[in-house]
Amino acid sequence: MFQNLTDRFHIFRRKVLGYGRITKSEIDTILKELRITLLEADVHYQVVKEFIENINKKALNQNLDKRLSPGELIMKIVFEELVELLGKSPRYINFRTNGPTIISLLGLQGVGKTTTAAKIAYRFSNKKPLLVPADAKRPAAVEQLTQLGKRNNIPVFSLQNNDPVLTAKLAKETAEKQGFGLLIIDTAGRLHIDDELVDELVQIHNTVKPDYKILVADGMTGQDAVNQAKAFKEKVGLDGVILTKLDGDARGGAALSIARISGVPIYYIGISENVDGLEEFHPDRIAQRILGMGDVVSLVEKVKTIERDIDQAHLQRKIVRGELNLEDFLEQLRALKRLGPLSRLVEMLPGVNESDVDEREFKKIEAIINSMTVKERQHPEIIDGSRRRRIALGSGTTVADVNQLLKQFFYARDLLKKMAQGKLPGRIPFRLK
Ligand SMILES: Nc1nc2c(ncn2[C@@H]2O[C@H](COP(=O)(O)OP(=O)(O)OP(=O)(O)O)[C@@H](O)[C@H]2O)c(=O)[nH]1
Ligand SMILES: [Mg+2]
Repeated sequence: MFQNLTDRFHIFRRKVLGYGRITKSEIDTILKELRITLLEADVHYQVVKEFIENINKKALNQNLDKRLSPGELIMKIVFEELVELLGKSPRYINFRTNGPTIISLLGLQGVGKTTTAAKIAYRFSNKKPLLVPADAKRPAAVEQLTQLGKRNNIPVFSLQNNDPVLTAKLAKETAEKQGFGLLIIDTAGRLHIDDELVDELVQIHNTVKPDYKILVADGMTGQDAVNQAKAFKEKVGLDGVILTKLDGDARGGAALSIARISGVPIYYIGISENVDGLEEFHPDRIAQRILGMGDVVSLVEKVKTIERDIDQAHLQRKIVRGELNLEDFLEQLRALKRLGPLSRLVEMLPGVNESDVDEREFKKIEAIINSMTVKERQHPEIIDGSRRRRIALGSGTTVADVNQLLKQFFYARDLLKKMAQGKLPGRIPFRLK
């Protein structure tokens, strides 16, 4: 997938990582090459422009840590921007619990709608899918879907009266009556987006009210796919895109541009003609694939470690200065919670027994802090009597609870400061209540 793009990024990466130091003029050179790489992969010019601008801005403003070479820093930024461009996080179909979830697949001729309909049904065969042929134009279309269904043991509704709208309507009724959980409507394709096609789609959608209107677009066609997404979104509305044929020599332009330009996220990608050739679209994994998997994964890990170190050092400085605030406090509590069930953690602390720390107590503390304004969390000193009453009300606790939390917090802050300054020898008894 995206072999061309991957190859070019491989060369780009080698060059970038080779830089010992990076000045503004080197960044300019790097970005020029990146620009050409993206344009040659048929990425939309507007996307390329923004992508380069963002990287430039970030590269000039970031100075993370000496442990990261300038080249690594650039690669990290490129990776993050790429993930962002591809849509950040994967999308999933949410299934209804009250009746069938309806997916309408639409798109131009030959993009892979019928194949994709079968792929989706196969993927979700545990949801009891029903395939619906809504193509009255091409006699072979119904037969194609019927064959695919037969081969994969998926029921296929039959075309009624040669009328796609009526067919969709009756299929929905049947699905409701017979307990089908997923209805996939395979609509007709045309060479162009004409009024007749739009009319038919709108009628089908008005009749069955699909949960997902998904455009199937051929990933090989690059910017044509992007334009189709824009046009279909305007004319019939879209919830998502499935890009097909990415197993071929698609250059990547459609995948990298479609979400940003049309505002419609990619749900799945087609990676073969077979019924199992449908993949979830994970922006981070795709970005890793494009940039060279192993390298990026270890780079991201490295950055995380550095960021953690920086956070820790930052916290330490705050403690020494007595500047710890309730946001830090909450963050530390959450970090503790992430470590697992509190009781188990507490067992490991010498001198503390389980009854000292109560999970409910944590919830209460969290609720109280969550009811404060940002300013209050950052400057707990300002929390006076009337603020305490408001916070208690907002968090469903009492003023006494708020008083106690603040008292504990000020006490802990003071204690930690003294400890950090080496003024208090020995172990401090730790009690939350
Ligand atoms: N390699 C590959 N081929 C695919 C993929 N998806 C679909 N195809 C092929 O593309 C061709 C067209 O697929 P169809 O599913 O018939 O397309 P369609 O959109 O239903 O076409 P019409 O109903 O005529 O508009 C078929 O030969 C499919 O096997 C894919 O992800 N990868
Ligand atoms: Mg078809």
